[in-house]
Amino acid sequence: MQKKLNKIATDTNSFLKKFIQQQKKSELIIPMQYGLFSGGKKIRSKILIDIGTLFNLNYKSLIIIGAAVECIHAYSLIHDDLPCMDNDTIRRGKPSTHIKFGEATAVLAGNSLLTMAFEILSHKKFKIKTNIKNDLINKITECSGHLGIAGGQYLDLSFEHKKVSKKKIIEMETKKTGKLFSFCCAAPLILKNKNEKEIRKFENIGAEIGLLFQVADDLIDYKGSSSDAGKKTGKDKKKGKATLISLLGHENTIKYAKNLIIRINYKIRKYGSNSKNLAETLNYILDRKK
Ligand code: GRG
Repeated sequence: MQKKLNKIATDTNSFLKKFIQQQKKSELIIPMQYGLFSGGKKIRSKILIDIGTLFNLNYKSLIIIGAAVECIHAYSLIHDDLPCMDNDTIRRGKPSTHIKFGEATAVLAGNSLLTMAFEILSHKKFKIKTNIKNDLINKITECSGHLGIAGGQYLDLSFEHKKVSKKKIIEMETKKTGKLFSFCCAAPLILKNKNEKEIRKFENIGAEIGLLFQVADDLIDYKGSSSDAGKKTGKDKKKGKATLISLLGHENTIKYAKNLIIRINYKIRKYGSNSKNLAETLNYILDRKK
């Protein structure tokens, strides 16, 4: 698994480095690169490739779409760490972008990474049919805005120190984290020109994978060590964050996550041995320490 992740990370980073090199230079490039190349796992790109494998899709196209996703992910982490958001000083074992470059620069570097995702997908060198390109951009935009990660982040912040129902916590985590995973699961079907119903089915699978990912992240915060995680742990309780652990307890949350894995595997069983890459990724997501 780690070998596969490393290959995807190398291929994604080399695409992104080349893409940036071909652009005109600016002062924001250094903080943008700091947020982009500071050692993320590239798990979202792995999911894209796992789902792409189910449909025999071209690896290079999936890497380009994954590169756009990683730009949005990097932006969301830079903004998430800001004092007005989760106020974190360490990310991936290094000072957060605003600690290294200052708050205003971090905001602008994050904004520029967000827009870079759309530059990558709309670029003329990404040679796919125009209607498919348009559908991909439309979907990733929807997943990033008020109905997706930004909206989920709003809920996360507004739920602090409040008693929140399980349904609301799931809604918040599905938006904040799940929507980008939904895009990763829907994108291969969009590339294959599948119908709306099929795309929606895979978006729902992505939402469940994202929820599993966030629950695992909450478990790391609850029990994991800061040195393994590369970020401070034990923060959720201090900040009064609404998580499934705060509602169901540690053991029941682990059961909940294991049931999610069973449910997702059941939904992809019809793809036979092609689905084993995704099954492996799901176990990795729950067992990971960072
Ligand atoms: C400021 C307009 C505006 C919007 C804010 C900040 C934000 C939008 C959304 C935050 C969403 C967020 C950070 C969700 C947490 C998701 C999560 C668990 C991230 C960690 O992902 P990993 O473990 O990170 O894949 P690596 O380091 O491996 O890349």
